[in-house]
Amino acid sequence: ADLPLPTPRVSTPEILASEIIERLTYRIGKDVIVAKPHDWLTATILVIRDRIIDRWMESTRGVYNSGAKRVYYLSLEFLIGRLMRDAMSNLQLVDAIRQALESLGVDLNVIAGLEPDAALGNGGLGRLAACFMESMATVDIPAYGYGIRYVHGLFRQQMADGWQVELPETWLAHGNPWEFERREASYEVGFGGAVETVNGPDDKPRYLWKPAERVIATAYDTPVVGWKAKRVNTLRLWSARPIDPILLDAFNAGDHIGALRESNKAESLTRVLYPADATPAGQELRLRQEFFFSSASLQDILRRHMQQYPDFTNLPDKVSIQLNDTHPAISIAELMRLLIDVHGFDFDPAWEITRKTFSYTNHTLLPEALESWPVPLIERMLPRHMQIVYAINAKALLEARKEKYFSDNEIRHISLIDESGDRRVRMGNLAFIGSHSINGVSALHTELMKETVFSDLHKLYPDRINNKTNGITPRRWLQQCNPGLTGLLREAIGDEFLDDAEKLTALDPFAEDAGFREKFAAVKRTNKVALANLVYERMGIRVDPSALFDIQIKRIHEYKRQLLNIIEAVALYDQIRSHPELDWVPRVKFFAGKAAPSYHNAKLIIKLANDVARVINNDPAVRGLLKVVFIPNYNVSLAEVMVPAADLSEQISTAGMEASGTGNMKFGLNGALTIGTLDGANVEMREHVGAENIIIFGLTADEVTRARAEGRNPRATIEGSRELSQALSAIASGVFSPDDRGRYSSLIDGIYNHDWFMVAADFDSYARAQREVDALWIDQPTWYTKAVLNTARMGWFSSDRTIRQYAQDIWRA
Ligand code: DL6
Repeated sequence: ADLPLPTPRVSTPEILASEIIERLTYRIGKDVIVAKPHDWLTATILVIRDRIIDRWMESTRGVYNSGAKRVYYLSLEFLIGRLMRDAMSNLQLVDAIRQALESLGVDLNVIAGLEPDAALGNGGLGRLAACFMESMATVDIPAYGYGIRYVHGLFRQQMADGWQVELPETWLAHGNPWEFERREASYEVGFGGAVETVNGPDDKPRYLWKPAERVIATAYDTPVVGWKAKRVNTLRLWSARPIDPILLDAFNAGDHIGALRESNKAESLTRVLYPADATPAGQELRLRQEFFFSSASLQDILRRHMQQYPDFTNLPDKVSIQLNDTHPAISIAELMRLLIDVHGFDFDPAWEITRKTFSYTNHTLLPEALESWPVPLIERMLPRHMQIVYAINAKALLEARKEKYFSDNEIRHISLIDESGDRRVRMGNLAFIGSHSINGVSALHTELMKETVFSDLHKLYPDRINNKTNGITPRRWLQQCNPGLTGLLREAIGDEFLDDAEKLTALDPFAEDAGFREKFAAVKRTNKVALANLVYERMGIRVDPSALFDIQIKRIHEYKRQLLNIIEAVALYDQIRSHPELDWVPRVKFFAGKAAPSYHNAKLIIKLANDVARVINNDPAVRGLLKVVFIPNYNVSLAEVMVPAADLSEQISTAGMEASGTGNMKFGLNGALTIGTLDGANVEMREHVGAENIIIFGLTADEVTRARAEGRNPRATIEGSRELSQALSAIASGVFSPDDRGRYSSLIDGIYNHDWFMVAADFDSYARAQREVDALWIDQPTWYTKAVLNTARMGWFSSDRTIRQYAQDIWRA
């Protein structure tokens, strides 16, 4: 610990330029005169990376020296996107690097645009993990993210005649200059085989798991730098390798394919990210991925602990492990196995340590999203873990029955084994029972968790459920994506908000300042021009930046109700054609998002958006007053262009179904007005920005529950609304799909028959709210007053605040 650290580097543009040339020459092996933009990108990243490393070593040594608690965030997804801007900005190097590159004849924006968008996640859950990593470094919490280094992240989305087509994504094609392979941090992970019982010391039985198959997990580390480089944490992603890269005997015997079978099998473990966010993949490979990364991470955590401390009795004081949803829940059984079988603990003390060490975040109440695995599959793949799950279950059920007098029905619900059909292990219950804290991600979601999916477990352990409303990092989602607005805010209220987003409230009085509002509107217009240019370049569609930009970007899902938005577009289209004499507000409705490849209705909704867009955009009767644009291949980088350009943010999920949402926060922070339901974090956004600065419509979560229970008749609702019935019949009769008139009949039938997602039930209220939006837009001073107030009052939704709450209440770090 006393050995010297490298001297931190100086970062003038001249020194940076000479270092970039040095990296280009000696690390990449290219002469300046033949270097391609990609080479400049890599050389620049290497120069930035060195500056991060200086801080990284300091941070790591600091934790060893201070004995501080470490937080481990286990997540199957980290949707980190591009890293260069983030790193430059947090190191305060943007201007110096820009100048350095300029002096070399290289445009920073051009090379920054070449960086691959690391899409190691599906949506909200994965992006939250990325924001949390940055915030943990910013608020100075020693933390490690653990996940999988997928070779192929989330698929690339292309449109073929308006249909989604999935193509492989290859973010590693040009190598990844951010990461460090750590061959020394490698662990064996086993699968299958059998458990032997032998006599241990004191004649107690000992269990020896003899896996039939083993693979090696190798670590790849990416440094994550916090704001102003206060601390640098590590994102450690695991890659699978075979123990024997090639079976030479088989090869020599002429079986060239068989010789590589084991190797292929091992490597396939970390090859692809499962592309569904709201339904468990349910496939064996997914469970293998879950166990693989859980086991490697826990072995690593225990090794690091043992390097510093004599034993594991103080593990909960020095280690907190946060489970990001149930995907890593098997970790609970794995830690028990490691403590009991490998380190000689008895069951009860091992259980005490385990429960105090783990905490679990739930991200969805959708019943179809709750993971469970068939008992025979776990018995076959993880026989020792199955025994441990049974033992944990016996303990919990005994406590419920003997100490709390639970009924048979309650016992059935809390059991780790679902006996209602084929027997399955409930991962949510395992995560709950094995954790000391279970948190929801918005106030409403947390209350619903208590009332619905976890009501019986909540009764058994009433102190465990708590709320931690999500947040977003203001570095990426304000400073980097919206430099124009950031500059304007600094002029108005100084720099304090850069360190503490809640200081944005100082902007409040500026909402009444006409001069400031004009500048705010000018920034918005510049961002809208940038989006309009992107749309023209990518799609050849021209949109008018003075129109109202109305944006819905997120995964395509029925509960998120892109369909409601499209139906409203069809109704508006009809109105514009029927009443050309009225003063319609020019509007562009933007959509972007991916559908899970196996989600039929979601893919149909994408096709419908494209069909409706084609008809509306080409109808001269509309006179450009309404345009619909579905931008393909939504990812973090596209969001960084769309969020700052939005006037109106669509957060219109069926109330009670969106756990939190985080896109809603990004838009609000960038001065968009929200049209939304009282769902997820929208409820708290209304409290913060003020009810007069957000447009709320539709049924509440309670009303949705009641409507479903009563089994209301959607047909009557539809027939009672002329606009809605006309729009639905236009879609159902093939006005937008003349090539296949019945294409949307199943989608529309769903609304007529059950309307599970309350599209018909909320339509009139939504359409009325949209006309309110139009009226507000016409009054631009009032619109921008509200827009400024949104920016001023969204600081609370910084992920720094969320992380501080986790640290204080859950991790005690
Ligand atoms: O907590 C992050 C994010 C929430 O903001 C979203 O509301 C929620 O849908 C999402 N959940 C997932 C996983 N499953 N589903 N659906 O991404 O988590």
